Amino acid sequence: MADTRWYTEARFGMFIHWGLYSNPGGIWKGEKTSHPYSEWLQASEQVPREEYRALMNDFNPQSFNAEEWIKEAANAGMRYFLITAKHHEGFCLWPTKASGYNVMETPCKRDLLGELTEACKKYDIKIGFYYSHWLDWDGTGGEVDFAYMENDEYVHPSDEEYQAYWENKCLAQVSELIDAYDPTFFWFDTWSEDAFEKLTDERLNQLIGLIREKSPDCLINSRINFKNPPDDVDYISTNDNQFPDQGFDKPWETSGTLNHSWAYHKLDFDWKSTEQLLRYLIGNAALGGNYQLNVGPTGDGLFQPAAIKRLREIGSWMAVNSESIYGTEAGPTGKTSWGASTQKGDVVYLHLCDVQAGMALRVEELSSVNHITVLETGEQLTFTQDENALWVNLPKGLSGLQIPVLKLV
Ligand code: JFZ
Repeated sequence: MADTRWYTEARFGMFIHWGLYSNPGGIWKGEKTSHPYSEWLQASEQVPREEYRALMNDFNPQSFNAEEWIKEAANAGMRYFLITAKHHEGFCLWPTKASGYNVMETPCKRDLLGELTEACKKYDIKIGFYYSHWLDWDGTGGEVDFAYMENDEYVHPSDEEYQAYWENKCLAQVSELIDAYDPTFFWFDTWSEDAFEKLTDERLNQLIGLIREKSPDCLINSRINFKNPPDDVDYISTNDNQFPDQGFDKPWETSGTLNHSWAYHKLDFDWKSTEQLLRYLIGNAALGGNYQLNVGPTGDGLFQPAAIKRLREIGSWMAVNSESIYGTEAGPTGKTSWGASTQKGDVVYLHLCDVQAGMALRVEELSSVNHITVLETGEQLTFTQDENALWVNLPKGLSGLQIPVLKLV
């Protein structure tokens, strides 16, 4: 297994869904697509393959600037960056030799993954690739999905067809991605029982073996086989937007959306508040887990203002509180009625999500504390302690801070 230390220390990363579906942005022939995830367009609207492929003609992200994206991630306090090298649609964001269905055959003609890899190096951000290994709707033998079964073009491939896809596209491209960009991690995606038939143990071992051989420190996530992950995956990915109440015995993460769709959706205005997003980050860190927050850039290559606003607000919280997140472990309290905690050596951090300023906060599981300060301001707080609990006097002024963090030494 690969070395996961950088990953657990990092705690916070960016996820990007970007592909041919980004231009339609959840609207097809004037109607909102029936699946809430805009990247499911081809399946949800049963778009004939040639018609879908024609979206390549519109793929021309003139405003795309890799550094702008990576700067937003870095400013938000994110330490790693994940992008859909190839999502279920099968289209590839790099000049792959294994398939003509790639960015060089669009008006864009740029090595998007190459540009992002360079920008990540510059900002000291680790890069990873989402690779849809099981589903591939390009018609080269990859698996389709039950949603397609009414359309004759989309039927489950035979085992020979799938084997051809597996060797000539999936394995060839994962190998190519490692050679070209040396990613620090891969994020594979399955969720349904349908996956098991084609993703035999033999194939999974082949895919994992290939990565281990070429790049021993490259991390692999558990959704390579969601319901039954092989023992030697490096970290657990929970289901989408699932924030657990307990940690796992491996490094783990939740991938979550800013609104509802993963890819850009013109009619999805269901944005989570910055406060909510911070609570997810804190809640996972308090259980020893990571948070990978998704952005769906427009077909033109821009982050929407609503996304930028939230990323920057998270960044201003991180600018003063990130020592309570990076390199920490699960705290002594778990998630509680008032918030959560993390720790680093002898230092404990309390994240005050739901407290009443001006009152005393009772914290169980803690004793022999010497100093308590407000991390953001350095203000010292008074407290008392008995055998069972610590009582911290919370000054009224705390209510002016967004999720104040107390540092206990
Ligand atoms: C999968 C993808 O299909 C989706 O487009 C996105 O990339 C997301 C991160 O991963 O989404 C899922 C995940 C879980 C289920 C369905 C789709 N599920 O549990 O039914």
